[in-house]
Order: sequence, then structure tokens, then C-alpha cells
Amino acid sequence: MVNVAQDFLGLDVDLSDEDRLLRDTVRAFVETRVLPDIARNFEEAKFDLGLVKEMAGLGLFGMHLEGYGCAGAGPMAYGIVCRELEAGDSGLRSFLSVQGSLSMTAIRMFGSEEHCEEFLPAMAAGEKLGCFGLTEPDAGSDPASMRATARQSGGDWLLNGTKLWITNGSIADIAVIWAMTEDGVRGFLVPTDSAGFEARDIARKASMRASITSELTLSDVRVPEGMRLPGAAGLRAPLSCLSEARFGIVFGATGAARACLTAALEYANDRKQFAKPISSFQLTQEKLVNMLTLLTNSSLIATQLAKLKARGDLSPAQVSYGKRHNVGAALEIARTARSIMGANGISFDYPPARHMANLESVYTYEGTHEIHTLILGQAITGESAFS
Ligand code: TGC
Ligand code: FAD
Repeated sequence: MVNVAQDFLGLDVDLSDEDRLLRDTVRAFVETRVLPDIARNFEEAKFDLGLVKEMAGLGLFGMHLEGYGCAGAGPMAYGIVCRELEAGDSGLRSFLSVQGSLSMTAIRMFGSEEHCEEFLPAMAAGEKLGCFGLTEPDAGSDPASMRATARQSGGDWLLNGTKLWITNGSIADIAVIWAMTEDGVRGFLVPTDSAGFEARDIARKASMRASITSELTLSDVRVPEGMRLPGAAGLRAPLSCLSEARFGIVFGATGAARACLTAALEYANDRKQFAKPISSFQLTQEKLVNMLTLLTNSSLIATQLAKLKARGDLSPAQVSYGKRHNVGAALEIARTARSIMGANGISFDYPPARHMANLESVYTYEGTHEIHTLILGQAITGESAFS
């Protein structure tokens, strides 16, 4: 019965043989290599770097990009990978998003031929890691107000500023840094061993504990003109990368939600109170059915967005619709799963509390729930409520 709930409308039946194989391979990787240690890693605030080479071996980094050692996979395949990784832990999917959808995508979309040749094959192989520095202490939802600057000095650029909440910041080899110039926002590829570049990990996180989040400071970091992303002009460039990553989250959230529903169903069938399984109580059944409905609707949305993306018809507002709905639904599912498990629900021996804590970050990053509400409000009314 538990398995029926995981894909109630049988959406995976329509997967190609190749996508089904990919699903099973990544699911097995998560079950054997991630799940046995994830609760301990979360408690100890440790990201397992050993997983990076294995994910690279599976061809996951930049898998949706064409050429330069990348697989050129379709949106459904990429979505399935995000879903299966996030069923393990949102931090693992975050790692993939930042490496592939943000850092490698920025290079592929806006870099020169030399940038693509130098960085993409090494990043696809997991030999070089990337991070994406857009957010700042005083510029989160409103990146247009960023304070980081890049000013020309001889033939070089001098970068100054602070980037905050940067996933993989301290383990990255190359940082994609967005900074304000006299001509607006520009993107730079900054080797993290550059003089004046520092990365410091953010400790005491209640969420995404099995993922690295850092503060980057840049003090007169000298970057040659050849390391500026030549195709990136204005905020449109980083926001285009965000659209790619947000698409992955639309699927990823269904993985975390599925893991929570599965755990709650198993628990409810096993746990007896008043001499009956708690799954036999009407109130518990209503909770489970509401979770099933949210998860199934989220999966339908993800599948439709993948179809639109494959046809080249997916708009940023449609991505916002999926991110907003699916992350909100996953968070509700995780909280409900936690409640079904009673006191055991707060233990990391079961996955819902960890997913619930992680999903609070997912609700906030890549555009907060409120920002996506306003993007959708603007899309249907024509009126901007941002400022
Ligand atoms: P606005 O005037 O609306 O737009 C500026 C230019 O960008 C274009 N654009 C987009 N292009 C592609 N994709 C999108 N999603 C786009 N959104 C906007 C737009 O057409 C315009 O182009 P042009 O040519 O006319 O200049 O900009 P705004 O300053 O009014 O801001 C709009 C707003 C609030 C929606 C935007 O700033 C926003 O999305 N804010 C949220 C910031 C955010 O999401 N940050 C995420 C940081 S990275 C991260 O969180 C990684 S988490 C780790 C993980 O992924 O796992
Ligand atoms: P704020 O923008 O200060 O928002 C605070 C609250 O105000 C929110 O509820 C928001 O919705 C609300 N609000 C803001 N503006 C409006 C408005 N106009 N109308 C209504 N409500 C509004 N960033 C990167 O660049 N790279 C990364 O790799 C990265 N990784 C991250 C990893 C984690 C674990 C986390 C938690 C964050 C990460 N971020 C990253 C940062 C993330 O993108 C920002 O946290 C997010 O964009 C929100 O910015 P903020 O935290 O400054 O919140």
C-alpha cells in the first residue's frame, strides 16, 4: 500500500526506459550511499565529500547541458535526478543545483569558449567545484540592490564585497561572483585561491546541516578581464541561472515529500494505540490522504513543467508556480508526517524532522515563497507589487 501512495496516478509508467533506469540507479545510490549516514551527518553538520566523485561518476553534474563532457539530458531526466537525490536530503540536491544548474549553467550560457573548455569538463567530472555568489547581507530577495562592486584597474577588475549564504562556498575551486559595475551587474569567475578571497562557513544552522553554507569576502580581489563572463549583462544573467535551478527544485521537493509520506504511512500502519493501528483512525487517514493529494498534485505539476521545458515553452513565471506550490506542499507534508509520528517524529531516527528543517531553507532560497507569490501576481495582473 505504501508504494501505491508514492506514485498514485502512475506517472512514472510513462517514463522512457532510459529515464526509468536513471531513476533506479540514483534511487539505489541514495539508498545505499546516502541514507545510512545522513542522520548522523545532519547532526554533526557534515557534508560527505566522498559522494561528489560518485555523483560525478553517475554523470549528474551539468547533465542537462550540451557538450564539454555534459550529458545533454532532457528536463524529465534532470528532474528525476533532483527528485531522487532530495528524497535522500535536500542538501544533496542543493549540491547538484549549485554545481550544475547555477555554476556550470552560468559558464555554459554566458562564458567564452575558453571558459567552457577550461571549466565544464572538470566540473562535470567533479574535479573542480563551483559556487554561485549572488546574495549579500543586505541584498537577498532584491539582488538589484547588491553592494559588491567590480571596478576596472588597468586591464583587470578589482572586486570588493561580501556574499552571504553561499552553498559550497568553502569547498569551491571557482566562485561565480555577481558584482555591480558602472554598466550594471556583471559576472566573474573567481578562483577561490585568489589573494583577497576568503570563505568562512556559517555554523549553528538549524537547517541544511548536511550541506556547506558560507560567507565569502572579497577584498580587492584582482580578476583579469578574461575571467569576466562576456555574455552576462545585467540581472537577467543570474536570474536566468536561477530559473534552471528552480526547475530542479520543483522536482526535488517531490522527493522530500515522498520520503515523508512513505515514512508516515509505514509508521501509521505499525503503531498501535487504543489497541488499533493509528492508520485506522479517521483523523490519521485524512492527514495521509491530504498528504497524498499534495504530493500527487506536485508530481503532476513537475511533469507538466518538464514537458513545457522540453518544448522550449517554459516561462519563468511557470517555474515560480511550480517552486511555490511544490515547496509549500512538501513542507506541509513534512510537518504532517512529523505529527503522525508523535514524539518519534522529532527524532532524527526518522526522516520527516530532517526534511522539515531542510525544507524551511528551500522555502526561502531560490526566491522566497512570498517573492514567487509576487512574480505570479504580476504575471496574472500585469501589476508589480515588488516596490
Ligand atoms: P526585473 O526587472 O524583474 O528583472 C531584471 C531582468 O531579468 C529578467 N528576469 C529573468 N530572466 C530569466 N529568468 C528569470 N527568472 C527572470 N526574472 C527576471 C527580466 O526580464 C529583466 O530582463 P531585462 O532584459 O528587461 O533587464 O528585476 P527586479 O530587480 O525587479 O527583481 C525581480 C525579482 C524580485 C523577481 C528577482 O530579483 C528575484 O527573483 N529575486 C529573488 C532572488 C533569488 O532568488 N535569489 C536566489 C540566490 S541563489 C540561491 O538561493 C541558491 S540556493 C542553493 C540551491 O539552489 O540549492
Ligand atoms: P529577505 O530578502 O531579507 O526576506 C526576508 C522576508 O521578507 C522573507 O519572508 C521575504 O519573502 C520577505 N520579503 C522580502 N521582500 C518582500 C516583498 N517585496 N514583499 C513581500 N515580502 C518580502 N544565495 C546565493 O546567492 N547562493 C547560494 O548558493 C545560496 N545558498 C543558500 C543556502 C541556504 C541554506 C540558504 C538558507 C540560503 C541560500 N542563499 C543563497 C540565499 C537565499 O537565496 C536568500 O536567503 C533568499 O534569496 C532570501 O534572501 P534573505 O534571506 O536576505 O531574505
